Amino acid sequence: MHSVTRVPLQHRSLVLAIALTAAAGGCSAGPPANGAAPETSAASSSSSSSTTSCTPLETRSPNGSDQRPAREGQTRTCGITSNVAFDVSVVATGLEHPWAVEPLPGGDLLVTEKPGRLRIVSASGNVGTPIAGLPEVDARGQGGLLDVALSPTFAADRTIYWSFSERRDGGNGTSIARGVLSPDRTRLGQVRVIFRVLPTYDGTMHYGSRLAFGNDGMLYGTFGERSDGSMRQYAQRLDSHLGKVIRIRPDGSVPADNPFVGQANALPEIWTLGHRNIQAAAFDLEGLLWVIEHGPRGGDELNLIEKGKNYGWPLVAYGIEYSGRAIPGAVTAKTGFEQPVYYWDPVIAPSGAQLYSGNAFPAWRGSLFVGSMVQQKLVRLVISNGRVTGEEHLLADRRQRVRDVREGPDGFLYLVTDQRNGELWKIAPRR
Ligand SMILES: [Ca+2]
Ligand SMILES: [Ca+2]
Repeated sequence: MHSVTRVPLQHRSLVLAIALTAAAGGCSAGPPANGAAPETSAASSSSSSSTTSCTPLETRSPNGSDQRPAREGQTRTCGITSNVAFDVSVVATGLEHPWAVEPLPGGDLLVTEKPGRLRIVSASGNVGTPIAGLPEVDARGQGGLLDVALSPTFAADRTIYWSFSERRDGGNGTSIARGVLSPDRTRLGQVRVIFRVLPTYDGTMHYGSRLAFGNDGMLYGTFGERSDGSMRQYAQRLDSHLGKVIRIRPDGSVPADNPFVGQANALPEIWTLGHRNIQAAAFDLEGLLWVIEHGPRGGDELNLIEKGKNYGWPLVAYGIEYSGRAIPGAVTAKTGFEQPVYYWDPVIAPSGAQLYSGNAFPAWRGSLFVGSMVQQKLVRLVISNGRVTGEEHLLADRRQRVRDVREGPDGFLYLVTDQRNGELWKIAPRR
């Protein structure tokens, strides 16, 4: 924590240079200046096989050019290289905009395709016919068949959960359904929608979503705020599920210890509020929930989720509107609102995430892997004491939009790419 290395700056003003020089004089430097993001050495906290340069990987100008992070290292942390030798094999091709991959216990993989199909791809790469029994999806825009998750007791109950944009009277909305996979794995039975995001809205953007089960046996779901200016306010409203993380029992009922149970005009499923469009959710080795959301232009965020807290959108945010204007009324920090643990400016357009816990890659244990669509790579974050201390970019040479990343029972990583002819990849130690 006490070894601070300054990164050479190309365009800093004399005033900023003086401010940085002053900050460098003490061990508890203040917030770094605009775009300069000095970095704290993370050599002691990353794995022994990593090397740390403390030069950020991002070199472009930030979009929020007059903004500064709330603390050092909150953006543009040290670039790192893990020196792990791995092979990438293409397990399957011809998947139409796959949105999620979920490894099954025996080595096969469930894959959702955005237009509304759920398939099993065998470990050897055989792409199965679509599984029957799913309700229709509204696949316009960003909608469709989205995430899929296995019941924590899947081996016994063969139950799976999925999220999708559901056609409804007056528009559509994200919903969660569950069903039981038939013994021959060709169809889902006992299909039931267990949760519907409210309100319904007639749009095609920011549905979210990811599903993840916690150690508490509860199902956590993440949802967007539907994007349009008139809808943003709902992220702050407790009478709406838009822009929220929710927590329900596997049957869809509400646990009594949710934070807003019993509060007037509050929906009891809500766990946290103030999110824009969460596309990733991953539990870590201690059972903490991390989510990653698409922010405005220059404000994609990694957040550590804590019961009942407010994560700011659209009142508190980094970045600017995609139109190029400032976000009306927004500030980057405010008392009572959670700061992101980390943010990207410019954005990476994050997708799925996986906290790596396997044995195939010991150097990666505890790392958070995040897919990037717009930057077409796999991002690895090293997290130490609740802070991101290193960032590595992998697979950039393949130039594909990474839509989801999951760890298989073999400890290998499985990814799907967001293309019309999408692919399923396996990352395994080099043979
Ligand atoms: Ca999933
Ligand atoms: Ca936020």
